[in-house]
Amino acid sequence: MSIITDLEWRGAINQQTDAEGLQKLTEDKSIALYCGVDPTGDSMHIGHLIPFMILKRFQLAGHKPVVLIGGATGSIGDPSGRTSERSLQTMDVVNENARKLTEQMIKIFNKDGEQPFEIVNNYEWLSQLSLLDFLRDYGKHFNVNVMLAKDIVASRLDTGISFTEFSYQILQSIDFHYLHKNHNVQLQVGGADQWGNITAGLDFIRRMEGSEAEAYGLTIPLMTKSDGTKFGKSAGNAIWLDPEKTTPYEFYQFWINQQDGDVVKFLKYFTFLSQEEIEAIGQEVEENPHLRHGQKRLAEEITRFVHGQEALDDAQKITEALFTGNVSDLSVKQIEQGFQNMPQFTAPKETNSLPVWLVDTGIVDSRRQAREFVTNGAISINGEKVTDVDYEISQEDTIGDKYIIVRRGKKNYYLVTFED
Ligand code: 383
Repeated sequence: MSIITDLEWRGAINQQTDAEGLQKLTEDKSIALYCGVDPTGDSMHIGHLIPFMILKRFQLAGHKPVVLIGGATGSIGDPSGRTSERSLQTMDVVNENARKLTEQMIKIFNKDGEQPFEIVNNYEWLSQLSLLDFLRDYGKHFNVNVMLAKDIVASRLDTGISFTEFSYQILQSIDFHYLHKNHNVQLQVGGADQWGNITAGLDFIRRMEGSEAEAYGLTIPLMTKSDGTKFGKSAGNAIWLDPEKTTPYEFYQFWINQQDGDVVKFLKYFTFLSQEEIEAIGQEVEENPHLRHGQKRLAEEITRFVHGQEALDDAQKITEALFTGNVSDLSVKQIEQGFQNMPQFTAPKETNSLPVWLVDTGIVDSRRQAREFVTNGAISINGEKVTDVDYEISQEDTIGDKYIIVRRGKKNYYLVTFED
């Protein structure tokens, strides 16, 4: 099946500049295509993953992805999808972000070894333009009336837009033309918010190279969820690819917690499973939703893709341990990951009876209550129920000489760190 037909089946196409032409071009030969990301932040999040996974699909189908890191455009900031002017970041911050994004891209595109890809940074050519070159060689080919009519600019005319942000579309157009001429790029992919920038670039290519120039644009629909809430956030936070910002366990949990109604759509977007496999999983989700088979498969595939097998194994082990309560086998690293967002307490390194210790750490309010919890069998230490009120908690109870995991009732976990 052709790559475009596959993308259509995945629901991953919003607009195309010439659907028939692109279908034919990609069937006939292997092409180079690009998508850009601006280093306005220090990590990609899962919203960025969608277009870059599409580039990855092209790579796997024998085409060549060119990943553009916007070292120059990122220092300006795309006004697309924003209602107000951005504040400029220092070049040091932009460069450091660019370095981090480049590392993330290498992880995505260099997985399979053999298939070629390129990473370019538009600072390389855009920083070389003098003001006069810009106005004479480029500015002259852009009609301000057309630029003003683009949604992004039009929607900002009331509140105002600086000349800097207004010019952004010219920079992205110069990139498309540059990559077309120097890297044989024939297609630019982006989210629906990029339509204006992509079509501006195509107009510019035609103006410079003639109407016969073969270049195309394709955008991907904005991701939505069946319950109407915003995709890609968990408790208000973005889901980052950087494991320091979103741990692989949190990342895995994010996907596990998706609703039945979204699972098939997400499997199509975020996994490389075949149509047959996804349809079979969809059937299973309909027949046995309580098994959450679709969510598990989704979380597994995407966590492995982004963080690798080892991180997936850890995430699954933590999930299983917290669910069953058998936490004693967790490693110190797994404990730190799994308990990051749970209540944390510290205790001095001394021996104390369990009820006293529970109050001293702050887990329980009063000794009377603590004694009650213990005798009722509500308290577990490292996964073992302790019902003896005279039990002495000591250094010997720590995991890795450091942590004690307390559970009260079925679900309430607390992590206690033994302090020196
Ligand atoms: C810069 C120079 C180019 C081509 C593209 C760019 C970046 C582009 C942009 N993209 C977004 C970003 O960087 O701002 N002007 O955060 C996001 N993308 C992709 C996708 C998306 C877009 O990186 O819709 C979501 O991830 O296009 O918002 O020559």
